[in-house]
Amino acid sequence: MTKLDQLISVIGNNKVVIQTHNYPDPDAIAAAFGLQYLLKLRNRSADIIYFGSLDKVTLKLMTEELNITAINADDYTGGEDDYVINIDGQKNNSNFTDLIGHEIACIDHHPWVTEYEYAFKDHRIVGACATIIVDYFKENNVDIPQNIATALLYAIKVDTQNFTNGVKEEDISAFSMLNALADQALILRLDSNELEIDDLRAYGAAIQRLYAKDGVGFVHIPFDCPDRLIAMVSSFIMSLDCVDLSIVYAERNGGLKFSIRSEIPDLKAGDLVHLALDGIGDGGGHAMMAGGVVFPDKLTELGDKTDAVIRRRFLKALKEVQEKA
Ligand SMILES: [Mn+2]
Repeated sequence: MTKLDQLISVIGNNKVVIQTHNYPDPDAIAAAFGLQYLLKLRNRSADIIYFGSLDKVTLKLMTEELNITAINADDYTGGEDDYVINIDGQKNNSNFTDLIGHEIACIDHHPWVTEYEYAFKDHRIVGACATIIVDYFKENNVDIPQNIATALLYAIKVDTQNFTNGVKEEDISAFSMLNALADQALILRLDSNELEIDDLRAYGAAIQRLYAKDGVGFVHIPFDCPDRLIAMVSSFIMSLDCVDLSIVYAERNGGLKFSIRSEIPDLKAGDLVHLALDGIGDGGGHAMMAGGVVFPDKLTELGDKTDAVIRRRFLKALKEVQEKA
């Protein structure tokens, strides 16, 4: 029995939909799109549902050019008895709003955190959820159509940040298989349209306001930005030769939202941000990548000393974390 066979037996004859995480990224959409095709071959037509929006120009390009239909949950008319497959995320997570129906299955590659018991669960620590779906095609000897191969390949590139983040052997073998099938001209278009005009405001702020000291680069973006943009600016600052640790934060709902990047060996960026923001916010994440927040009431208390306090806290936390190691 393949994984797909198992999933089908859990679905039975029930109506089923595929739910991605909120504000889906290319990996969530591509994995859902691939799974939708495989289910279709087994006579199950499953809509792709998401909460939030597709708020990136590349996602709009991807869905239009590859004929992907994803439905906003506001327009979803399903019922309590319908079955739901969660993809690229888990029920009860903050990025997974509860959809009406029974969550019976989950296919995900993020660390497993939910207590929820799925009837079918396929959890693998790989670079992209798309990689798991490629395995479903392989296991069932199903040829991958060009538009699906293109979506899956792009997803692997984006989720692994071009094979620099969390990439596993399985991602590389999936990529090499997809590479022969995908629409390379479209991949090039997607790759070269990462930035939107509005994004330049954040980059401009970063260039003007960079404060770099002892290999640590700080940027305070003085307005709200989507998470992906704060992360992109943080990677941009990180690419400076004088920066090994990048701390970028933007205004968010009266507080601050952080993205941290590190290339300091043996430093856990997640531990660093957790310590640095202790008492005024919260944070955590991986070794090379982390996020955090400063709570609105605490930010008000900091007043015009905000940047000085943030810098002092991070530099002190860095020292402490390094001394401990
Ligand atoms: Mn993913």
